[in-house]
Amino acid sequence: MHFQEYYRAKQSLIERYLDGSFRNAPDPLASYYEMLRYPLLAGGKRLRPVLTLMVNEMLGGDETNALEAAAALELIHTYSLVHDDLPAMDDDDLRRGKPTMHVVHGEANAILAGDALLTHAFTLIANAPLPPAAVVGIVREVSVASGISGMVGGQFLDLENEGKDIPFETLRTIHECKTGALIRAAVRVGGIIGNADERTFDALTAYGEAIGLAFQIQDDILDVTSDNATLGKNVGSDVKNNKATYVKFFGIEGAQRKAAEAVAKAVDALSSFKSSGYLSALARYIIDRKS
Ligand code: GRG
Repeated sequence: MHFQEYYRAKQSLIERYLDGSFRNAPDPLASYYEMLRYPLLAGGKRLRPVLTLMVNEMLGGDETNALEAAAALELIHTYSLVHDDLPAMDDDDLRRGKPTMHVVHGEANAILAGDALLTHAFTLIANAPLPPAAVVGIVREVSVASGISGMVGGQFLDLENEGKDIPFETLRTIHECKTGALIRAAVRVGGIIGNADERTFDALTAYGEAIGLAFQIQDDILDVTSDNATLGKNVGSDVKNNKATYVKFFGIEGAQRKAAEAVAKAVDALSSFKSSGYLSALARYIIDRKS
C-alpha cells in the first residue's frame, strides 16, 4: 500500500474513534459535550496518534489495544492548540481552517475545553485494554512529555522569550519541549504498547526526537512560505509575535537543510528494522507537507 493511502487509513481510524467521543452527554451537559467536539473534530493531521498506531504496528502489536492511548495524545495536542490560541497566549483566530475555539465559544469555555481534553486523555489511558505496567508507563511518558519539563515548560519559555534575542541553544530547548516532547512520546507510547525491547526502544526514541525536530523546523518554514488557506492557520505569526525560529537563525534554505538532516537521522535510526518503511516515509512526509 502506498504511504499516503496507509496514512489516510490510520487517520480515519482515529477520526472514527474521536467522533465517538463526548457523545451521550448527561442532560445538563449536552451543550458542553457538543462544544468539546468542536476543536477535536475540526480536522488536523492526527500526526501523534497515527505515529503511535504505526510504531505499534511495526512491532506487530494489536491495533485495538493502541486506540485509547493514541486518541489520548490527540486530545492533549488539541488542548494545547486551544489554549495556545487564546488572547493571553498567541491570540489567533484561525486554526485547522476554522475560527478558533475562543472565537466561537468564548474564552472561559476555551479554557475549560482545554482542561477537559487534557484530563479526559488520562481517563482514556487508564481505560486502555493494556497490562497495568503498560498503563503506568504510558501515564508517565505522556504526563512528563506534556507537563512542566515538556510541552507546558516549552510554552512558558516560548512566551517568556518573545521579542528577545535568544541564543540558539534556548531555541533548541523551546522546540524540544514545546513540540518535540509530545511527538517523541507518541513514538515511545507505540513502543510501550508494542512491547519494544530496550534496543528497539532506544532506536524509536532517536527516531522520535529527530522527527520532532524536523516537524518544528518545517513549522517555522511554513510560517513564512505558506498561506492561511493552505495552512489552516494564520501565517506570519512568528514574525508578528517576534519569535526566534530556525528561519530567523539560518534563513529558509539553511532551515530546509537542517530539517533534511534531521529526517536522514530519523530514517537511519530505524534502518536495521525491516518493517520500518512506513515510518521512514512518514519522516520524509514531515518535511514535504504543505500544512
Ligand atoms: C498551551 C500548554 C500549551 C502548549 C501549547 C503545541 C503548542 C504548545 C502550541 C502550538 C503552537 C505551534 C504553532 C507550535 C508549533 C508546532 C505545532 C504543535 C503545530 C501544530 O501541530 P500540527 O501541525 O497541527 O500537528 P494539526 O492541526 O495538524 O493537528
